Amino acid sequence: MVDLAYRSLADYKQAKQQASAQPEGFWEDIANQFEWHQKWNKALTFDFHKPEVKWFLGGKLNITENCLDRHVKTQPNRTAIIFEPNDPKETAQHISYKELHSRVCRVANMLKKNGAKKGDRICLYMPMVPELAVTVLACARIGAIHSVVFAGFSAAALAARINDADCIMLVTADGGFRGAKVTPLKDIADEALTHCKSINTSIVLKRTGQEVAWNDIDVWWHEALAEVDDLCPAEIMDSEDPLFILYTSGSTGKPKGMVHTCGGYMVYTAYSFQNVFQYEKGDIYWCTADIGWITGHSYILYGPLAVGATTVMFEGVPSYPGYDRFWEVCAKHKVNQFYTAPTAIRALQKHPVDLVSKHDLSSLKVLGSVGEPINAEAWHWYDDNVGKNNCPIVDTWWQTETGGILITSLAGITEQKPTYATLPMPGIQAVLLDNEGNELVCKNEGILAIKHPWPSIARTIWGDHERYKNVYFSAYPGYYFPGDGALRDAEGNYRITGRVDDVVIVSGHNLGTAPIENALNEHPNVVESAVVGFPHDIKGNALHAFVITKDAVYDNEALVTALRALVAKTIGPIAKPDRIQVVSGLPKTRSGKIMRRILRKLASGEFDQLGDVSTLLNPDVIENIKRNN
Ligand code: 7RM
Repeated sequence: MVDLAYRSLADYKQAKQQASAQPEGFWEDIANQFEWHQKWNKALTFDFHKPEVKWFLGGKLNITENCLDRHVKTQPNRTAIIFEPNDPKETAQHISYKELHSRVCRVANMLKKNGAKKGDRICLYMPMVPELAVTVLACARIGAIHSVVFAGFSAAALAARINDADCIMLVTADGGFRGAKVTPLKDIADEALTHCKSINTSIVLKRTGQEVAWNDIDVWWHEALAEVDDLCPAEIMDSEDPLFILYTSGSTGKPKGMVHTCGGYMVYTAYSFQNVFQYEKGDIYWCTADIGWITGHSYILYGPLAVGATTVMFEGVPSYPGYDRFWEVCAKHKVNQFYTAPTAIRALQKHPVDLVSKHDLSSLKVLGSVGEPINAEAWHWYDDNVGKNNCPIVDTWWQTETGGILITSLAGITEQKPTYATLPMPGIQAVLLDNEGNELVCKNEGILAIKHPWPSIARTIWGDHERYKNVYFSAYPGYYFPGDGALRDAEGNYRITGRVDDVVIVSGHNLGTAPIENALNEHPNVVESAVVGFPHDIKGNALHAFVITKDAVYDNEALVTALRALVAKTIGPIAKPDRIQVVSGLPKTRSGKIMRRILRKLASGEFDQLGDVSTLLNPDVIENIKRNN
């Protein structure tokens, strides 16, 4: 195992110091811990105005040699991946580094034999099974650019992503298990492919055994695999060659294909993984995300494997077969670091707490949160019941675009503060800006921006560098603009307050919807809430709050009165929502982010102009909201 972590506050402070004094030397020291076929001749060139960022120029490497081959030399029998199937009755798999290496090489040969080569784009539309991990790494092995599309996406969303990147190959499965549901992946892929011209081969893994239609371009995974061996030298890549494309939603309908490159992404994901989670040799680490999201790319696969860790990959959902599945799996595999999303915590919080306490969670050392701001109530529930007030919680702020965690505490090393992501990682130069782009000092609130590149910043949007420039580098020239607002306390801790597009102007007052939601969530009967603006004759805009309650509401008026009073007390009377609607659920993307765009339409009564709902996880809640409006 490689150790890139600061293990004390003193080491951390020294690193911070070095990173600000000589940023390039700082990253070079970290990059030197990896295996390169050829070292870089320049650490960094960048111009945020152009924009252009390049790291470790001239360096040659293959990320899979760093994630696999070098660990095969030193710890061949250590488990790389623990696969926990959807159905707890199915046996878990423990895949050693040696075994994973062999499986990756074999699949790499299968991809090559079916026509894939360096630079080709390969779309992966697969369930959360080891073969997905193996295929991701196999693409990296041969220098093909993977584009993983989350297996919950529709045919239209899949087709749009395949076409945007001109993928030449698809790897999919007959179907996928998720909770009690079986997703007919092959049927969906077939429908998508009727709209795609670029795909020459579709490799189909058998997972569910369900019957599937068969086309000329289809190849069974097991048949294709039987024809190749497991000897596959790694393709030598340039640091700046693309490693993968991953789509993230934008404010317009068209998704943005964020491009990450080999060298910088490897260095940053490994470095951040080990520091944030304080991973130690032999630990079992579990991130509950799906590999279809950046969290899965960076912190199920690449980061953990790059340092030789044991990473759990879970096929299922938190509610199946019971609402204690997470805790059961933690106990079963003696998980040491557990990383999940606030939306999952809030959903589990609704259920009796003995579902947590009945499992032995004594192996847990570190808890993590990612994806959205974690409200105080969820934070404390997580801390009390899961961590038993004995596990540091890392609230990690980052994005698909940043490739890795930028703002967070380091478990047990730096101080945590509930609802605050806390401090930028060493090497990350975060600032707060006012609306005119002036840097704010000390304790303040403003727009979060990053002043200097870090190795895993996305280099472009696939096929649309102009959009990359417009979205991230134009609003505040000279900075990377992530689109989030934040406040900073006197110690420099950041609290991410939400997307800056989630601001409503009510009677001339700029109101962030996130703090209002936090206030509502403080009410004992509120599980989750979302606040949006709607047009109002007098105020310009007024606020509509959608709330999910824990228990059925018998006296709606009393609840509404209590909630308005709570907001008035916490933020001020100006922030009191005009309307408070109890709903069964909120429209969410498949990664758990609330789709405010849809809520805004619903609150404005524009029921038939909801726009693109193809990325919506739970369309049924829309009907419920319309009915009770
Ligand atoms: C990793 C991921 C990115 C957006 C980001 C924020 C929000 C993520 C946190 C958070 C508050 C956090 N990538 N976000 N983490 N907000 N605290 N710890 O989620 O591309 O899917 O989303 O998510 O708004 O800009 S993402």
